[in-house]
Amino acid sequence: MRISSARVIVTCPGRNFVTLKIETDEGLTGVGDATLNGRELAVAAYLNEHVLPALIGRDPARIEDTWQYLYRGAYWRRGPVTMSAIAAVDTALWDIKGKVAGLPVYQLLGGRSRDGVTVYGHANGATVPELLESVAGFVARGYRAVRIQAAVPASEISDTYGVSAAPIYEPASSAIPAEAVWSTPAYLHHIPSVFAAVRAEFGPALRLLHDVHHRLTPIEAARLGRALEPYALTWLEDPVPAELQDGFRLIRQHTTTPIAVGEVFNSIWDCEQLIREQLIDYVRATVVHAGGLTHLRRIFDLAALHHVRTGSHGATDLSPVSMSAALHLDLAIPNFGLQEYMAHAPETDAVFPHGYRYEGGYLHPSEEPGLGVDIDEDEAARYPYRAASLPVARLEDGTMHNW
Ligand code: GCO
Ligand code: MG
Repeated sequence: MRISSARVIVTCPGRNFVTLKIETDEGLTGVGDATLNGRELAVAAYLNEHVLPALIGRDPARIEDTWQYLYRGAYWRRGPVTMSAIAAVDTALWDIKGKVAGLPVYQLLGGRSRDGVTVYGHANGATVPELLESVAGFVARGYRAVRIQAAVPASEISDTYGVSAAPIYEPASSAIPAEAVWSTPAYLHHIPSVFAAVRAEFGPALRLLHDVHHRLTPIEAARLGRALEPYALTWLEDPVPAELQDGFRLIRQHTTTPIAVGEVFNSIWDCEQLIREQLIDYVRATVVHAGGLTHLRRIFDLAALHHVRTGSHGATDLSPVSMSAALHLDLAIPNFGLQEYMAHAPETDAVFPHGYRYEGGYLHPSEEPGLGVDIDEDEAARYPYRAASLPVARLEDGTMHNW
């Protein structure tokens, strides 16, 4: 069997997605997600200009060899654009391999290690009562784990990360980034009282998470982690930017609140020290941004050796193709932790027909051969690309900060 054609489909059914579709000379097809929020066209060009010409005629069964060919062959290793492009090819080839075998991909990865994939949802509120209502909605729908984000009621903060009244989560907006103002002292003062209110209302069993979205320094993160210890979080996410892996030692020295990191990682080298030194508890790398199932499995196997579990990113800017692929891996690996899950817009679901389903706190991947997801290209053609960037954050004095 040979790869006979491959094309990149850019569509905006509510938000932008970049999808690779590979076809073989025997009529089988595979899909891969290549969406990089706010930088979509860079990955589309990388695929179109530099990857697709070399794919035609290759044996689609050689997944590892193709991965190595694209990684080593570029000479310029790593980086989110390169690794998202490689991920799309890798994911599409796993999809094809499943179809050839007549098996869902999780069977090729070793079969089920659990009955379903535990997911967490996003609760948020402009006020604490609004937040409690949002949490109650998730509990009523059977969720066992909920991420908690609440607006900071301080004049110094113009827009709190993760708090929005929109039914579908979407941080990217205008082509030129929107600007928000941030105050660390106001945030640190407010958040412990939010968790006190949530625990008082929902008791000890509900698993609670919080995303700091890279806003703190290690010592500030250590202080927050310690202040949140009474509320027994499942994880505190992205407390600091993770370029400096050593920085996490300082957090670890001061708090037992578990730490989750990794949605912006694209290689095992981004977290090798974090994992080896057991500086984190959950690694949140994803199929699309970390080189596909082949590379993500490598990261997760390293994590398993060091008591680190997984918590893959699953925001709405990852397409249903990514979610399908993630679920097959989540089901198979021994050290799965949690999977992030947010509903996509109905237009997105229509463009990407998929067989995974939510039931009582769990997601279940499709039992169809392959990944169990496709792209409807006629439907996709109805939604042309719209430029949209992620926001930026500044401190009160105008200094650029981390969004
Ligand atoms: C999360 C993430 C996202 C990111 C978004 C950026 O934990 O879900 O922080 O919400 O902000 O994916 O594109
Ligand atoms: Mg996050």
